[in-house]
Amino acid sequence: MSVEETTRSKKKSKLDIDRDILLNAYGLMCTARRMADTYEENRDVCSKYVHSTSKGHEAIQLAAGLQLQPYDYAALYYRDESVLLGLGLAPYELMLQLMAKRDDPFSGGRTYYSHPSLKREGFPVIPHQSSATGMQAIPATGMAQGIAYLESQGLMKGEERSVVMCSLGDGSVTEGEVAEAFQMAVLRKLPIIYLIQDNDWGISATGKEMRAMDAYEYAAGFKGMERMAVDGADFVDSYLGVKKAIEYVRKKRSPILIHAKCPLLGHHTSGVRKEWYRGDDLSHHQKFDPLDKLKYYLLAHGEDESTLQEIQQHAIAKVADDYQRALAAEDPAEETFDTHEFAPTPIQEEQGQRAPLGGEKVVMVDAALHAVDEILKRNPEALFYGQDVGGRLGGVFREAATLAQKYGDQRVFNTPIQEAYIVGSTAGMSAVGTKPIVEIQFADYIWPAMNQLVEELSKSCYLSNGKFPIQSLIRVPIGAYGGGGPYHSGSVESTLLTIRGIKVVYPSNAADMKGLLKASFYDPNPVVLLEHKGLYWSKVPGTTEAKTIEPDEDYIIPLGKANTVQQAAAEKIESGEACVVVTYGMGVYWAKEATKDISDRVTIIDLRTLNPIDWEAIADATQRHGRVFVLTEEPLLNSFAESLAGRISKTCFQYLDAPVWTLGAANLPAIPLQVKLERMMLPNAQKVETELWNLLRY
Ligand SMILES: Cc1ncc(C[n+]2csc(CCOP(=O)(O)OP(=O)(O)O)c2C)c(N)n1
Repeated sequence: MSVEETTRSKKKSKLDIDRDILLNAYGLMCTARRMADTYEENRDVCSKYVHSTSKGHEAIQLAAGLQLQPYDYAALYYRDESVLLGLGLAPYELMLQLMAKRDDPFSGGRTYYSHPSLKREGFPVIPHQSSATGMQAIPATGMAQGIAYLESQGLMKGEERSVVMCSLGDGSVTEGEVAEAFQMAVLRKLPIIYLIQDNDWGISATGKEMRAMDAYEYAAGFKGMERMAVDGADFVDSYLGVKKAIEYVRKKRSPILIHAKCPLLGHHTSGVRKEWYRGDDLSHHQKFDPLDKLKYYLLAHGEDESTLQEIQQHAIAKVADDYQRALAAEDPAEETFDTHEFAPTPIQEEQGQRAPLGGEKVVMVDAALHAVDEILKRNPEALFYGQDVGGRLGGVFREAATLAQKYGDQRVFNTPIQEAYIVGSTAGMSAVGTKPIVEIQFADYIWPAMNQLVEELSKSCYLSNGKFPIQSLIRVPIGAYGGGGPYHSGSVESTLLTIRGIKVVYPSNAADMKGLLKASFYDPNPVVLLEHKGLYWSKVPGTTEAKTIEPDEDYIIPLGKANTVQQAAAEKIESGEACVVVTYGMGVYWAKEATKDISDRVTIIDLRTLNPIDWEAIADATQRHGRVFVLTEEPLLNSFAESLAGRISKTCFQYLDAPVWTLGAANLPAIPLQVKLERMMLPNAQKVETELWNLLRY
């Protein structure tokens, strides 16, 4: 051994971390810094699309990125560029996203810089990330819950004990949904690390303005949450802290929060520039530059200036080269703009027996219960959770009765009253390979979940370029049933139907419920299943036909296929005396009752699925009948029904003998409690009959 080598090995022994790791981190830090500077120097090109960089956050981010394993999972945020470098993504790949190029490995040019979605051999899985601050906390916790579930059932592939890392800015931690995620993590002891990067800024709001406590103090309120504070500007402290945290979670299968203080040295984003609002604070933050810190550390521990310079030069050259390559890379082909709204579903044909010989009649709520039962029996990755669906009650409609007893509390369980969590967690559950069925207790309470449904679930398949469709079946009891009042009777389908990227299913009888619930479960996309409470037990007068023979276990109906429940006579259609009612849910029964004396003149189409809609069936019936009546339980103004009527008018104008008729509830904000008032507000068979005659006589 030469004298020089002996000296170096002595110095190396004083290092807190292996020298190779430190030098690698230094190189990546130089890379990140040079990337940020390059984006600034080439603002015209690089700020065409808004982006944030990790400038100031590199140490804690690299500490995380360098230590996650391929069998781990991550949910990152828009500033986590250096986590991605640490994981092994090339600057070139990140720049492809910056410039929205075709080969952007995350989204094919569909979403912003540093919004990863990654499913690649040798890397942790990173599902699609929205830009909504804090919102990844729930899907991330859902991943941890999915892992815990798979472990509890012995279904986890491989021996490794995966952990989830959820990275958040300090400003996002005060958001309500983050509290829902923390609550579940401690309640169910989930293997997750919440990494909070605290630069003391939101956009222009400071920590002082936004919170009475920092994330470390806040976490103390979540009993069972282990806490750790690290200097996020110091690579060594960050690396050792993250190492400990990962070890803790791997072993204990319980959550930990790391609070990492770090400076913000760049702009908030390319669009919100530091010179507009930072003032003196910038020079204060500059003192904590992680790159300087690591450099001093390395020099103080015997590293040569020339070695560090060489590493830096290498990083500079790499970034320059990657930048030129990214600039020259292809844009996405324009004609691909509409691919991947949904992943293809395997369910294309109606199968099984709808009414087996000797079969018994079943009410709609039990058809759903039996369908879930059969699904749980066949699919060990399937689980069912929501408010009060657990063993003690089995659902407020007894729609889950006996399931927890049969399949255990790990598979069928109560959640806290956290609608955002219930829905948003399915994104994470799906990413780790479980198949969640969840329930929102009443449609009137779906609103807290809308954010997750829109931001995380609906956009994931499209924005990840098809990599992360979300398998999620969301059951939602809906509709008025006589005296349920303003918060237990509402209809919400129009709002749901404005969300692209989710399917909406609305069965009107037991057999359809069973077949459609199965198809919804096997669909690889998010499906909201609307279940009318008035049809659950056929208790509402006129709905006895919602009770049907129970289909067999194999029965399944593809989504997007309407059902003709009543067919007008051919001669009435021929002579122009007939019309078609297009409806769903309770509307089917109002239409039947209203037309019992003129059934030869009225065809009734039950849509069964509202998105995808069976447009072919509607257009065909319009063409044949020339008169169309769209019927809904919702207030009509600006509803799905009105929109459908508009589409029929536009597309089938030449076949129409009358305006497309519509009927729905009165245009009021809520269904009043008193049944007489409710009756005034909602459609019913008489109202339908009156309006139908207006159409038939037009
Ligand atoms: C739900 C939501 N509200 C508002 C915004 C706009 N916005 C983007 S970043 C940001 C500040 C976030 O601060 P912090 O979480 O501390 O992260 P930092 O940028 O400081 O790293 C805001 C308000 C958003 N993206 N999402």
